[in-house]
Amino acid sequence: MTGYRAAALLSVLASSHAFAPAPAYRPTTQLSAVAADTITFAKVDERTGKPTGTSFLPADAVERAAVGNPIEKVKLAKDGTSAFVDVYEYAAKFRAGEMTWEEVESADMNSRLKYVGMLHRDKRTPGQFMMRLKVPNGIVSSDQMRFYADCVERYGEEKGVVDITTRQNIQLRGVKIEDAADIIDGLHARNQTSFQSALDSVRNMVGSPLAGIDDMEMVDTRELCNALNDLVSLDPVTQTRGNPMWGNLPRKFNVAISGSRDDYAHTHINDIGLVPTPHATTGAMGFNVVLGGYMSIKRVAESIPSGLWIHADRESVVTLTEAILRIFRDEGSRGDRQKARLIWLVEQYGVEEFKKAVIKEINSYGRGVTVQDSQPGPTEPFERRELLGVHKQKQEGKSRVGILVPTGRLSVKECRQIADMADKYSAGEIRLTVEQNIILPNVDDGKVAALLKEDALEGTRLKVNPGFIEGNVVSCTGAQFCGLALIETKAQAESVAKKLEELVTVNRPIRIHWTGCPNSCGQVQVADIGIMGGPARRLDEETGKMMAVPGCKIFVGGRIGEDAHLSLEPFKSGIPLDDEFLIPELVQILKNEFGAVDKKIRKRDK
Ligand code: SRM
Ligand code: SF4
Repeated sequence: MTGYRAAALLSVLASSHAFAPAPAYRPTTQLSAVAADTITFAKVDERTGKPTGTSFLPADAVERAAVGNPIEKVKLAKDGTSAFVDVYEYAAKFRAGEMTWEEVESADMNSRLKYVGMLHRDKRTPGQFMMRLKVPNGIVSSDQMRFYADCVERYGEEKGVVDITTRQNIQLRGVKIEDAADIIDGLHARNQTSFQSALDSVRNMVGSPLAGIDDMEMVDTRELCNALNDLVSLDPVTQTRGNPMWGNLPRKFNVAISGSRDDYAHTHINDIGLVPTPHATTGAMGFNVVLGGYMSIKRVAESIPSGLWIHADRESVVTLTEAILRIFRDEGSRGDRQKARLIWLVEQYGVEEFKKAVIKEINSYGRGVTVQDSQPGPTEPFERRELLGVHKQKQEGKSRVGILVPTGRLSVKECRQIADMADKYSAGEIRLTVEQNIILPNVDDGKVAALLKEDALEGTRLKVNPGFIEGNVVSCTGAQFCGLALIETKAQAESVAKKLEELVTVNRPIRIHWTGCPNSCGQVQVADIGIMGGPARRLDEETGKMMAVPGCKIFVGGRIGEDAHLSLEPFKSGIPLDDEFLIPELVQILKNEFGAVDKKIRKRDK
């Protein structure tokens, strides 16, 4: 057991993070003689004095990485876990006029800096980055929200925006390396980080946006998300941000913890999903563990039951996650990146064998954490509840107010307006949702009317009671900033929703998700209607020939909540994105599949 392993749980469980003396760093396993001859990698980063992420890997994982995919080679050659030092060094050199961003080596610029949450938007805004944060359980303070606005303001209205992501998280846009060091310091001063939020890292911990304020809550997910966030991104030895133990995973890794039967966290599409379920005999609250949900170009997989049940306490949740991460880190594929997510490893083992391996790993830690067989889920009917709008809380006299942020995109002005409203009505607290919206919690019932009359909510993009269509749009980043996108998404999603609202009436929320490419960051397979960028052709009226145009595939019938179901096959393909093609298709689907009716007879039909 390394100093890291020993310190990990203690550090996560400690209520205050006291600075611990640093023990000697050493890798978990020494390289074999053969491997040592052929593979070289740093075990300790000279500049930080910290062990590298790679140093925690067993010899055979390093060997597989050495002949693995190109990203594995980049990670071996120059460890990502100390990339923050490069940010400080580059920033100092840029400011001193000794270097420009064009001179930064490509592996740093386009891969390694992702470990600091910095993603170079090389195709769309060369020299500028998206900085992805970690916001465990999606809880943000007004001070943090104002800080985001201050960070991006200098990049102008178009490039300097803030996005709420589909992982209940924040991304800052436009960031330049010369400013990044100060932004990182500012985040850390506000107890937030961007470290280990991208590339092969454990991503933002998703929890219930109603944690602690919900009368139907089964588990308060806040402290569990924080504990897991500390497990993966707090160095247990130095108590600084960034944990090298998980600094060289084979692939990204997603964890979601649900707090109620609504499954607001989407456990069915995460590598680890914790589904609150009381123990059938003892009544103790715990989680059934589901594994392997993910979406990608190659495969879209719904989570599968692992057969495991754990208690809903910090020690059990941290230990289970640590055990699965350890197995994934050391045994996951370092070859084809399209077959490297957790589900592939679970399938390689077989579910029953994987379950045994997890239990063995947990027992080897000797923490007395008990694991049991999965428990039966509830049988009585349940209806998933709405997050937007005004709703009573479990606390007498308090309400939660869910506010639409169209496609999760926030201007500097909107960030500041939200921060001001939070200070005035919700003690400075703002909650983010995976639908890319916000909730102001703990608003005094007597102040709700005043909140609803705030300028920021009257005739603006931010709405408390939007229509059933415009209020349920989710969109990935799309071509405006993402180099993988086949189409523009956010602006189009917002405008199409408005047009549909004018054309039809629906009697329940219809969730329309947009995603710019098959990676499905916008999760089209969970949507009522999912729009995924793809090829299309239409007649060129000038030449009379068919021509290629931006288009989409349409998915129909994804479900979320207890009854979750992914819509795997496109309902329609090759639809051009122009309004004249897309809008009639969507209207038809809304009418045929979702009972929509015409709102008014349009002028041209009169
Ligand atoms: Fe994603 C890659 C944006 C949630 C599956 N995703 C990307 C990149 C980093 C590609 C790139 O380098 O440009 C996108 C950055 C664009 C940008 O400038 O913002 C990107 N993904 C996003 C975000 C911002 C979409 C959004 O607008 O909300 C979400 C950030 C979440 C976060 O805060 O961490 C985001 N991505 C997702 C989700 C949804 C989820 O996590 O519930 C998925 C599907 C679930 C999953 O991962 O299994 C998702 N993104 C992918 C994939 C395919 C993963 C795979 O295993 O193949 C890629 C490509 C990759 O990793 O190779 C990808
Ligand atoms: Fe980019 Fe594709 Fe993800 Fe959209 S789905 S953010 S286009 S990678």
